[in-house]
Amino acid sequence: MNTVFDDIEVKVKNGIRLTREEGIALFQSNDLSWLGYLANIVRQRISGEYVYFNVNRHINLTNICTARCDFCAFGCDADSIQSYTMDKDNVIAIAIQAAKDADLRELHIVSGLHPDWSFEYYLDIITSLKERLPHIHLKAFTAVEITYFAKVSGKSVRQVLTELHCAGLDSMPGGGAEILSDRVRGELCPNKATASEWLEVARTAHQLGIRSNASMLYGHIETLEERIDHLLALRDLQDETGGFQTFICFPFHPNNTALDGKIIKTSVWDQLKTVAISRLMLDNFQNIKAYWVMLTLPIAQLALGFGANDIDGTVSEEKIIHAAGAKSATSLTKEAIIETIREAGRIPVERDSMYNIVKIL
Ligand code: V47
Repeated sequence: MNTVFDDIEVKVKNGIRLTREEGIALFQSNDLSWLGYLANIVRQRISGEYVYFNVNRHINLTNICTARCDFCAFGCDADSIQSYTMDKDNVIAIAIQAAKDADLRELHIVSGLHPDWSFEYYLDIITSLKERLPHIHLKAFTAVEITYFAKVSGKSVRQVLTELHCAGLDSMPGGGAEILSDRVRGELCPNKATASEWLEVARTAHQLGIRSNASMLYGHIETLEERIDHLLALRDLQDETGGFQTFICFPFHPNNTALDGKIIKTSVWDQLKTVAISRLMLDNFQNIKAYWVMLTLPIAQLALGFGANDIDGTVSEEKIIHAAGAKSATSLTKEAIIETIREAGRIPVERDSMYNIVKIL
């Protein structure tokens, strides 16, 4: 008699969508090599031997944050000695310096929810960056930040997104999704966008022609069922809009967070399983990113054999996960990324932020 795993294998090989129950069964399997084998079939079918990366820089405008999520070590109160803010001149100087590297293609801008900044400040940052560096793609503000801008400005999410888009915002990063469950958010991050608000921002952005990424923060208080329901919520929205470019799963780093000492970091086994199962469940996503900052470079390289076809970028000055004790570098050279991909037997492809090929290496 066929087991659920035999049925799953037949479905994957025939390109048939997996159900919620099958997703849960995959998490119950500990046959890591089989999960990798299946995810590899899907990855190969969708994107062949190419592994994408880009040359980018992260800018975090402030770490002062009203949300103070339990899983975050980056956000702090305004009176903390660790708090900082960047003014417009500061941001522009950093961006111009970064753009001296002719390969730089993207600025990735994610920040805390500052209690006193107006929406106009963020709008001005985007306008000014676009004026000075029109060739640089601005991937800025998670759905959580967009919800916050709408709240502080009294404008609708659609209006906020429209104004940012007109000012020069090109796409949005995938952060802030955490686990799209009211139970989990109620416990870990009650002071920011709810699950349905996060999804609604992504939906509206896609309707306006702004593409965005999606993510999942796992390895904390969520159940395996909640992980699958999270992936299904993203899959449903992708069916509707087609506006997600890539999916990234973030293993929770507990150091210096409110959960430090209560939760231990998830295993490498679980990290590779989660990449593989994400690749299998998100059949309508073109790209699965192995974010080396969170995984470390050797595990990100390994994840390329478990369904990932993207390794993010050079990054330059990652702060959010390093605040939570990440052991990876804070930036990488393009050469190091290329070597990592080649060692995995894949073809490195430098891309722009919309996954257009810049160079096959
Ligand atoms: O939203 C915060 C996560 C995200 C921790 O779209 C944590 O290409 C693990 O959005 N342990 C911010 N994860 C990062 C982000 C991002 C990064 C790289 C690429 C892209 C992209 C987006 O980091 C947060 C949250 O989900 N996070 N704290 C932690 N302690």
